[in-house]
Amino acid sequence: MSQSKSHMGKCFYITTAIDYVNGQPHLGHAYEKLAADVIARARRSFGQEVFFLTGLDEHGQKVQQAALGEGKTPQAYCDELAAAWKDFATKLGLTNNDFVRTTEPRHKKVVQQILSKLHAEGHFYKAIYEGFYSTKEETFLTEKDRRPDGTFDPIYGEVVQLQEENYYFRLKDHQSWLIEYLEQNPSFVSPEYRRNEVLGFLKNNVLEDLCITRPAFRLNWGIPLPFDANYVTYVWFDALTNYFSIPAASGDPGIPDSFRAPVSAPQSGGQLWPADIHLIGKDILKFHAVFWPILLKAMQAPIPKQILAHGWWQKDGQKMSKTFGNVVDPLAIIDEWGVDAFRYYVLRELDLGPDGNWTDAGFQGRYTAELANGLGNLVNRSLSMLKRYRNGVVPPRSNELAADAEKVIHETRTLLEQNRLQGALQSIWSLVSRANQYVDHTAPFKLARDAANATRLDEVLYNLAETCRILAVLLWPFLPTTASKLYEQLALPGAPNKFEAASWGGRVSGHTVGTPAPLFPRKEI
Ligand code: ME8
Repeated sequence: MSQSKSHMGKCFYITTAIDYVNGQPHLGHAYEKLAADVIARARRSFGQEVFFLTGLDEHGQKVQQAALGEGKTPQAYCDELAAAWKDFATKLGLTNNDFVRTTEPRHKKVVQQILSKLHAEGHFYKAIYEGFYSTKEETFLTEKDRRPDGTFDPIYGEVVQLQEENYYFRLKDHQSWLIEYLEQNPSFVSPEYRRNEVLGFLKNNVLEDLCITRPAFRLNWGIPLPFDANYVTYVWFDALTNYFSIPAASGDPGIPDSFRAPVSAPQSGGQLWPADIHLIGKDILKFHAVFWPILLKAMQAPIPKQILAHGWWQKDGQKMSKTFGNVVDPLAIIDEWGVDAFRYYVLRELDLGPDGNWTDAGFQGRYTAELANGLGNLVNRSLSMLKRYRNGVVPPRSNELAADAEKVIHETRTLLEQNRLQGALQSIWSLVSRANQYVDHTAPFKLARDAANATRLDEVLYNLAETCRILAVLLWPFLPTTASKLYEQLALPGAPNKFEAASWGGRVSGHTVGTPAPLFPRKEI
């Protein structure tokens, strides 16, 4: 049912970092997008309206250089890669509502509006910078950035000395405001230790004003300054704005008048801005928790509710890098093991916050123990026995596993509401294990040998079928393909995408289930 925005209230608006298009997507990119997808799906399953935005960061020196390296124009290079990244989003099963590319006119226009307004209101000044510059990180460095031996960290790549006139944004004027804001809004940065990190940084350092331009003669692959054609906008100023420009371009009522596009007809869906969650990696926390809120404050726009910072993946205890040749390619894993096996492993292995480590043995171990022998085996034997002993007809209701299931349903919901995805999977798997133990203890294959046990066998088969149905609903945000297959095998109509269906006794007794087929085929490893 479509309703106008004014009737819909606030939409749950979640974003991911927008990835640089200077290479192929890897495990780290996939993890972040999947975590956002699970949060988005879970909220939709609870009945909330959700808008999930992801996309690409296409301007800046890194992209310009990568394009040059391949002998292409930056735009042609971005267009090619954008197609591959969009395809990647589909392969991951993402349910993003939009896909932003920072080279799109709808985005560029809003960036220029912001620049013009802030310039007119005196938030910028021009000054000469003299010092060091890292092309790789597109950042200016000072003496303070040198390591004790006088060199710069290799993450900066080649560091050159330069003298250059640029525009600066008066960041430091807002430092005490931001400290107060962080203190008064404890959930603005999550996890808490990341918030403490930001507060520590702000209390122990004087913020430097932010250079927001690069001279066009040195870098022309960017959004031109609307008030000075000799400059393009600094890539981070451009990139951060994507979260805001997309709702602004669609006339979102949460966007202040000066940036909101006029719309002829009210859009369907609720108000997006301010965002509920910006999900990002720990390396870009300062941009999101310091620059972004200050920029929004200067724009007199509402501040997003939360910056949620996840950790970084390593491979076999080492940083993933092209040089080491140890970059985990999600597409290769998905082709071999299926998308749900990949989704399961990354979200089960690594909670949102700490760093994680991918090992092939760890992945295969979880696949075999938890997916094939855990969930897969439970579903397969439950449905096979129902077919064999009762012609697939679900017996009358029994409540033997009801309390266990209800506890897990409640726990899963609470954990999902807190974005504790790993915890939710642990809780769901406690029900998988409980039901597998139940099969072992009640031994339905033995009960079936004697007709005198018919009622007991009915009870057991009902409890197993109902647990499988509830598992499909709980699993849907994480393993959508598996959850749908499970619903199909149970011959249930619709999709398992409504959390309210996770309630004991929902299955109609007398219903006939479909044909079981292995959800996670065992693999020779
Ligand atoms: O930083 N493990 O783009 P990006 C986990 N364009 N996450 C990882 C990771 C790893 N090994 N490597 C990268 C940018 N990421 C900017 C963002 S947002 C306005 C602009 C995460 O392609 C990283 O932390 O370098 C970031 O959140 C995302 O992937 C994109 O990284």
